[in-house]
Amino acid sequence: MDTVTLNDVTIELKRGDIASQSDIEAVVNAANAQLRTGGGVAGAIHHAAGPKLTEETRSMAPIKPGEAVISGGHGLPNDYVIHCLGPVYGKDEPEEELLANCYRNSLQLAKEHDISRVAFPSISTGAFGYPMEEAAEVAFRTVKEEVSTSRSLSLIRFVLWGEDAMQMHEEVMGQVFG
Ligand code: AR6
Repeated sequence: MDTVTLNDVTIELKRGDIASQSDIEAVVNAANAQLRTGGGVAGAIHHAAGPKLTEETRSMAPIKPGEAVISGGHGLPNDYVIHCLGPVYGKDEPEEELLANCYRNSLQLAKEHDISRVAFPSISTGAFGYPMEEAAEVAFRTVKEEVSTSRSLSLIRFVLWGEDAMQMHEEVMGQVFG
């Protein structure tokens, strides 16, 4: 399963780069606490957005695991970037709750800004070491809860890096929504 519609919100999986989602209003960054550039998603987003993004986010840092903040998109094809700090697996506890907070707080910010189309990467599953299957389950369960109270949202896209990530998310999506 790679698409599901719940409460008029479409949840879809797409293979690709989070920094090139031109039909999306807000992309979510798998950020670091300092809201600076880094590897993986943070590197791609900051590279595409340009130095004005770091200038804008400097005064919002540091953020804590599970917390999310919002900025402009600058050089990205998106109006907003929602920056969320995921938990480091095996260090930031309770990891499930902190990861769920990431998705919940990001969607909350999207709703507050009347955003209808938002894209997430697979938060914490790169440098932060969260096993992807477990992370996908937390992500989908949280999204499932949050869409029941959404007014502005119409699309939640998961942008996945590579075929393995795509296949794993399709499986977990079937388990959570099927
Ligand atoms: N688009 C979509 N997904 C991607 C992309 C991309 N361009 N690049 C990597 N992924 P990560 P984290 C996948 O490490 O684990 C940074 O250095 C990747 O394969 O970006 O939350 C920050 O500065 C993985 O499945 O985020 C932080 O210090 C997932 O996105 C730290 O890493 C997340 O990988 C955050 O670590």
